[in-house]
Amino acid sequence: NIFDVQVIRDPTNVKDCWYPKHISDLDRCNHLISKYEPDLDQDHPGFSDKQYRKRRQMVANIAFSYTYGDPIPRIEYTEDEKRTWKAVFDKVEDLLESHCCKQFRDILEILKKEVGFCSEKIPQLEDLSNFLKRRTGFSLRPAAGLLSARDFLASLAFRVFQCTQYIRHHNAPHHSPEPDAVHELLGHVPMLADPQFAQFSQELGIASIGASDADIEKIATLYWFTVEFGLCKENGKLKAYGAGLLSSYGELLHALSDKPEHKPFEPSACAVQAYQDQDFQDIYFVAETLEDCQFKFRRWVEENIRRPYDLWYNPFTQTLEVLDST
Ligand code: HBI
Ligand code: FE
Repeated sequence: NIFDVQVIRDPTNVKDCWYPKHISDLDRCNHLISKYEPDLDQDHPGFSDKQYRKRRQMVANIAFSYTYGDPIPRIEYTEDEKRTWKAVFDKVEDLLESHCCKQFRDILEILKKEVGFCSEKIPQLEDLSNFLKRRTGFSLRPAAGLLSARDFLASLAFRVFQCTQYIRHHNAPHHSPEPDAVHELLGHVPMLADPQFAQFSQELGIASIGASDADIEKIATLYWFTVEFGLCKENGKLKAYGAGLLSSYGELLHALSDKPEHKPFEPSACAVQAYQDQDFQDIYFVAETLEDCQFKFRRWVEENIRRPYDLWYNPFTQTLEVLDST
């Protein structure tokens, strides 16, 4: 609420810490975390596949040379890559009615009608970005791999989702140690087309701007247990809304089974919950509804994230503005 303004206690502080002010500043928010890459990680399914590594380099170069405003270059995907997409897509579709939340089901229908979303072809980032712009004002930009939490979260403040464009290795279609286009396009894009979820995602991003490293870690953990692995209730039944689940048949089954622990979503507990990113989760947080998750998060930010200034995203200029109370 722009009329609910906080006083800027020390406006000079603001200049000390660089953060993106305009959406084009995201050109500088692309710091990669070297973790689970095929070139560096011996356990990566593509480690000993020279051709795959060369392909990955080629796709990564698109992201490295991308700057704000460019159309996202299209990729001609290989037969192997198309088979991988289809394998994951078909499996998830089998669990759509029983395991996936209503928002996801509804938007998948729209994506099928409007952009030809289907198991037979891998959608192009540029087409999905244009779809999202019309639905919620979100847009995509290509990312070369796993980005730092700070850079990744900052982009959400601008309703920008940094999106990998490569496909996981065909030897392990149902597991990827790093984000890939199957996960982003099947898991994240449909949820970002939901207005309320888009708003929640942007609020996660705005909360992260200028935050301390300790606070970034908490916000990244909240992101992990909601946007990536969140569960919610629907007519008394558990459903998945997290992208890590919506793009993985195996974990979707696991998450809704009685094997893991299900805790009610409570931001202050969730923000400090330990987790690992190598295997299925042992704990999932269950939101009453996605609105309830958003309200609880908003209250947690107000009570926990201390900043000497307040920020507002101006969608007309695509700029983060420091709110001035005078
Ligand atoms: N980078 N490319 C990319 N995709 C993600 O989904 C992603 C990321 N970096 C960090 C991240 N996700 C989250 O796990 C949080 O740390 C924000
Ligand atoms: Fe993700």
